[in-house]
This record gives sequence, C-alpha cells and structure tokens, in this order.
Amino acid sequence: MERTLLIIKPDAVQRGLIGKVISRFEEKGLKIAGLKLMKLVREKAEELYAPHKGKPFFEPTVNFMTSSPLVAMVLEGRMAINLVRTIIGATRPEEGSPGTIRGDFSTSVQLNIVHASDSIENAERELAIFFDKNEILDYSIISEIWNGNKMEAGVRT
Ligand code: FUP
Repeated sequence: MERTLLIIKPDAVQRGLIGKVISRFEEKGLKIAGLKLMKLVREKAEELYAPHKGKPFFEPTVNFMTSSPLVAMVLEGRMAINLVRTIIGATRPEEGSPGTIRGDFSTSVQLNIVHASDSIENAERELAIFFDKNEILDYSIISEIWNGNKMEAGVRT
C-alpha cells in the first residue's frame, strides 16, 4: 500500500476549502493516515521545493507556503501516489480538467489549492519533512474492503 503527502495550501485554507478538499479523498476511498494544521517554517518549505531551487518561482513559492497555515496529510491506498495526482489535476490551470481539485477551484499556477507528491522517491522525502514516524497511523477503515483496497490486494497475493 502506498503513502503520499498531500498539502492543502494556504490559499485553500483562507478560502474555506479544507473540508471540500478532504472530502474528495475520503469519498474516493483513500485512507487518512496523518493530518495536521501547521504554519510551515522557511527551512521546511525550502526542503519541499528543493528540486526547484534556482528557478524564478522558487522564492515566491516558498514565501507563499510560509505566509499562512496549511494542512498536511498522509493519504494511503493502492497506487495512492498516481491516484492522488490524478485527483488534484494538472499544475497549469489552463490544462486542469473539470472534476479535478485544481480544475474546479483554481485559476492560478501558484495559488493552486494543493500539493501532492509525484513519485515514490519524492513521497518518501516529502513525508519525512512533514511527519514524524509516530504521527503516521497504521489502522483499518471498514470501507477498505468495499472500495477494493483490501480485496484486490488479496487477489494478487
Ligand atoms: P506540482 O507538482 O503540480 O505542484 O508542480 P511543480 O512541482 O512543477 O511546481 C511546484 C510549485 O511551484 C507549484 F505548485 C507552484 C509553483 N510554480 C510556479 O509558481 N510557476 C511555475 O511555472 C511552476 C510552478
């Protein structure tokens, strides 16, 4: 089972979209394995966007992400990394399909509601920036068997 980092960015918190964003993932059947409201410190924002260091949008993005509280979440499920990327939609607003979170709620490439890890390596790296090991909880949800996570895993082994 994969785990991925999802951030509800400061713009979404300010706009009162926390509940709507979380609902998308709950309704899809992903499990919330970690969740916190926090104000990001500069060092952690720089670490998160380290792959973009040197690009013109690096500083503005770090400033934005540290400007006001955000929500960090750990989402768990089969193929969670790619699945969550599909649910959030494209980075650029003109490419964001309706039905995706960014496609439905944002017209901006920077104030774009959410961040999600885009690979197994980045998920591991980014989760460690935001969560201690003991803040990620191992538990079962009753719907797992009905949304396919448990059953399909069972069929494959
Ligand atoms: P994504 O993984 O979809 O969030 O996109 P990127 O990793 O390419 O970009 C990370 C963040 O940098 C975006 F959320 C916003 C910012 N950014 C810009 O401000 N301008 C750009 O042209 C690209 C990214």
